[in-house]
Amino acid sequence: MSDVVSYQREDEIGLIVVDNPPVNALGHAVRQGLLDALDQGLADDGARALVVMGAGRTFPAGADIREFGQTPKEPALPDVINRLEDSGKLLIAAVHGTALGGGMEITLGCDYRLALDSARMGLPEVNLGLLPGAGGTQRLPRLIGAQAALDAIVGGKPMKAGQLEKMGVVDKVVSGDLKAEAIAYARQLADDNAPRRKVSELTVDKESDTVFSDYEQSIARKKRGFLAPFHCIKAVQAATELDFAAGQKRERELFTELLNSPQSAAQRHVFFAEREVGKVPGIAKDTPRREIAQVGIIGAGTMGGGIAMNFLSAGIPVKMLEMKQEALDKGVALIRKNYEATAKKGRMTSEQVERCMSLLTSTLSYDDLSDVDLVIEAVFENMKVKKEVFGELDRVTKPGAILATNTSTLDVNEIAQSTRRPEDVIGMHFFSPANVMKLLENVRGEATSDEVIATVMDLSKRIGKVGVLVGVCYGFVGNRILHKRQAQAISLVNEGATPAQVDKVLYDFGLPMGPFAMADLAGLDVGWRIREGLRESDPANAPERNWLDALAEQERWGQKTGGGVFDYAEGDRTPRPSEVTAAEIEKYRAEQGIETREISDTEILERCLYVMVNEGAKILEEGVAMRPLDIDIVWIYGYGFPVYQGGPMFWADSIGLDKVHAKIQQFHDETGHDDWKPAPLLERLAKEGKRFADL
Ligand code: T1G
Repeated sequence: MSDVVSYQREDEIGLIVVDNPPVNALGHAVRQGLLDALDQGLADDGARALVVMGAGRTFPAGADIREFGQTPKEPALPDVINRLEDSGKLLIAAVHGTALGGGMEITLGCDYRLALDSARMGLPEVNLGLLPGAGGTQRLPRLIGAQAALDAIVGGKPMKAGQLEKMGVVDKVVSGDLKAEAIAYARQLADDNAPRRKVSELTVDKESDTVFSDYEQSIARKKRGFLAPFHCIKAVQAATELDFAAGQKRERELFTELLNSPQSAAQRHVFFAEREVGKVPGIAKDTPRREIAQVGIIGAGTMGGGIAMNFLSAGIPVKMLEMKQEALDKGVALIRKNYEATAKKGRMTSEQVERCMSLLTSTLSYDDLSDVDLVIEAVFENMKVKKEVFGELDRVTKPGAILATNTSTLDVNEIAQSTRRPEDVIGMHFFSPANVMKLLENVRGEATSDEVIATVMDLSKRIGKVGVLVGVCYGFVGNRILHKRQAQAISLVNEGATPAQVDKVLYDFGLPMGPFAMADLAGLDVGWRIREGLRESDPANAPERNWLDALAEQERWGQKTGGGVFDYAEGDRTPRPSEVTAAEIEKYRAEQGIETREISDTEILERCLYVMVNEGAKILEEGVAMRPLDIDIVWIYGYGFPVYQGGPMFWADSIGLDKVHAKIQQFHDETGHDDWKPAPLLERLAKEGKRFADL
């Protein structure tokens, strides 16, 4: 008898119940248990029909992803589902929670599907670099047609019970006690002598001859570089061209190709990594969390407003403070404008907009922040200003209030020291636009308490962010690595490459845009002002003036001024090579006496990415990031590093650290530049034949 799948009969109905917490994943024991329980049900003459359901929080949420990469063990899930479908008794799936992947595929092998109104079902395998490999690409099109099946399988998004009922996937939506409802429904079907409904015997409605090529074109840009979405299309197409058995064979071939692909390994790594980042080594699970019932935001600018929206959307009241009424009004109006734009796209109702806005109050007085549980400061990036703000916050906020700074570069320890409660001070570095970007770098100061860290890491999830805990250094994890990559990109252009060539190499690698298009988007003036500031405050260490400064001085600040490194036509964000930029680069090369050379795409990719890996290794050595996976998640969620590459550190492992190290050593020998001094950690791992993943 299996301890993860049970069989019992109630009221003449056989109940097959999967009980494999936390999500009833369909590991080997569950698959075998399902067959054993099915055999019991079929042998039970007192059972007129059989119900399959999950115990605990959900119907099975899919195959056990941890088993992938191991030797597959019989029975395979497709075979289990075929056995369910071919069984001699009426089979009903009773769904609650999230029936995903193989879980949904089990329901498709049943004759009827019943779901709680709160249940969701979906085929998210594409997000793991896979495709539904247990009949989903063959049965779903037979049930809802090719087009709808493509949307579900390539989209990979869960669907609500009501929507599924309209689509003809779910036969009955219930509320209340699922088991009782399922037994009653099964008895009713048995009393009515309801027909068996084997989905595999249906034929597919292929809406048009071009449905598959049209679909491929429709995702070409968004799914650029991905393998799985296009394999999903091929599998669904097979359902329209082959009989079920042949189609399932084709599905298996395509699934196996994906399972063995580096892309799926990378995406499965990200699946677990984005969950691991929320677990902070060294902070006990039972560390007390402080209640965050009300939040204060200092600064109603773009960042302050965007940050406020995260809390308002999560139902947390916000008090927003500015120095001048005009700035406050502008900030509140911008928040409303952003919500209304979302509502216009149908992603929010007007009631939801009003509910969010009702949670927002604004004030000109620090004293009004005396009752908030957390304050996030988002004022001008200047240490003096920030220290003044924290001095005020220290004065007015209640004991136990958490004081957070949104600084992207300044020293959180120094800010904390400007208060009497450094243990309550933390960095919460949001990425612009703060209401959109999922990454949140939570910056622990030397004095930040475990309680504050645990509270802020949980709060990150509550506001829909992927919170990564990082340490204090210039640029923390994301921007520190970014600055190294930008420096290489500039050097490559100085030495002979064009900005367009550098950008194309990184775009083709899978990044959303190249370094120079990114600089034009952020604004060349941003970096220029910081460098000019350093040239005033610390001339000895300030960076040399370069052609980017020359462009900024001409107010070529990027997209916002119609031209930066690239030119932009009116209302068109497509970057076009600029003669002005080419001239400034030529001028700079002449001034510096640089002899240009042909630079290969390989060198561009290696120099831009290996310098990131080397900096990542240094960040790990310094303890600024806790694990390589934290760096991977920062770059995937903060900068669009392609998820099918797994993040910079995972990608370096896939290249082989011996190769990466050898190249870094070569660049150091050629340039002597500190950025190329191999990080000792990288050197050690390379020498020991190890990976970052082995840390
Ligand atoms: N396999 C193994 N572990 C899983 C898992 C899975 N499918 N799903 C979740 N976990 C772990 C997760 O790592 C975490 O572990 C804990 O469960 C709670 O998860 C043949 C090939 C179900 C919506 O892609 O979307 O079926 O951190 O923190 O936020 O065609 O988990 O506690 O140690 O995410 O409430 C397809 C993936 C698989 C679903 C719940 N299925 N899971 O979200 O909790 S491939 C999926 C989710 C497949 C077939 C194919 C979510 C959830 P720990 P959690 P949650």
